[in-house]
Amino acid sequence: VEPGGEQNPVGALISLADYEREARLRLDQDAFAYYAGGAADELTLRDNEAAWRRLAIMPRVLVGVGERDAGVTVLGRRRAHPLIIAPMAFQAMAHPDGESATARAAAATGTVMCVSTLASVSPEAVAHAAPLATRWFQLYVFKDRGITAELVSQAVASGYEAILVTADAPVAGVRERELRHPVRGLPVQLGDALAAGGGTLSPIAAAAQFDPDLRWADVAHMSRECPLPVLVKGVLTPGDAERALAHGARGVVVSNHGGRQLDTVPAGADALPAVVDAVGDRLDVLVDGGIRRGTDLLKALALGARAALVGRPVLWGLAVAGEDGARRVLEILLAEFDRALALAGVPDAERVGPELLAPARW
Ligand code: FNR
Ligand code: LAC
Repeated sequence: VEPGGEQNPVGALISLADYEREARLRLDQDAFAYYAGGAADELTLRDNEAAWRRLAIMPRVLVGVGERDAGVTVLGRRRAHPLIIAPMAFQAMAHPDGESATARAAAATGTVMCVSTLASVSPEAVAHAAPLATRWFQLYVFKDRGITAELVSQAVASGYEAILVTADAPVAGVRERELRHPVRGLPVQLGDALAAGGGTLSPIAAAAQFDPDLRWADVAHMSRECPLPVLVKGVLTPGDAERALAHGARGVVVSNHGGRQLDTVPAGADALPAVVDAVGDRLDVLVDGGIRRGTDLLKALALGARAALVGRPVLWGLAVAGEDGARRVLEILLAEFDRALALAGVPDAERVGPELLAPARW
C-alpha cells in the first residue's frame, strides 16, 4: 500500500479494524474472548483506543515531504521505524505457526518482536524460525526462580536484544470474558515445568505461578546480572518511572497491559506525558495500548515516546492468514504512519514534538 499506489480488490482487508472483524469470524469464541478481553468493566480497555482519538493533529503544510524518514533510535540503535510487536501469550491458538509466524512477519517488516514468557514455543525455537528478526524477551518472574533463570539464559544464548520485565501482573486481572469462555489447557513451552503433567496450561493457571512478591530490588538485581538491557513494562506513573531508572532499567513501557489487569487505570496515551517529563531524557520511554492507526503511532511520538507497541491487531492478522496476515497488519500500520508523516508535515519521525497535537473538539 504505497501512497497512491495499488488498488485493493473489493472486499479486501485494508485496515486493522477489517482484520479484527475477520478474525472474530474465524477464531473460536473462547480464543477470541481471551485475546480481545480486558479486565472487569473494560473501561481501560476501551479508553486505550479512545485516548488517541481525543488528540487532534495540527499539521504543517508546504514543508517538503518528498523524502521521509520513519527511523528512530531505541536502546541506542537506529531502527527503521518506531513500531514494536507487544508480547502476547499463546499465539498458537490464533494459528498453528504461532510465534514463529509472527517473528517472520517481524523480520519481513523490520519490526522488533517481543516474545512472551508464555509463548507456545521456546525463545530458542522462535530464534530459529526467524533468525533475522530483532527479538526482545518478555519476562514473567515465577515463584520458581529456577525457571526464570533458565529462560533468561536461553534468551541471552539465542540472540535476544533486551529483556522486558512485566511489572503489572503480580496476580491476574479480573477477566470475566475468560471466566465465561474458559480456554482450556494450552500448549506452552513451560508446560512441563509449570503444569501438573500434561504440558498444557490455562492463562489463569499460568498467572498463579507468577511471583506476586516481585520488587524493585529484583529489577536492580536483573539489571546488574543480565548482560542484556532491562526494560520495565507496565509503568503508569512518573514515580515508578523514576524508580525504574534508579534500579538500573534502560527503559520503561507505559502500559496498562491492554486493559487486562487493573480496570480504570489510565490509558497509555494519557499516562505517557508525565512519564516523559520525569525520565524522558534519561530512559527510553515506550508506550502501548490501543494503537490501531498510523496516526496513533505519530501521536505516541509527539507525546515523547521513542517507539510504540501494538498488540491485538497482530493476533488478528495471524488468525486470518498466519505469517502473511501478521505481516499485512504491520505493513498497513507502517504505510499509514508514512502517510501521516507526509500529511502532518513532519518528514523526520525523530523531530515530531508536542506542538503537533491539540485536544480534539469532536
Ligand atoms: C497480552 N499482553 C501481555 N503482556 C506481557 O507482558 N506478557 C504477556 O504474555 C502478555 N500476553 C498478552 C496476551 C494477549 C492476548 C493480549 C491481548 C495482551 C499485553 C500486551 O503486551 C500489550 O501490553 C497490550 O496488548 C497492548 O495493547 P493493545 O495494542 O492490544 O491494545
Ligand atoms: C495475559 C497474560 C498472559 O494478558 O499476560 O493474558
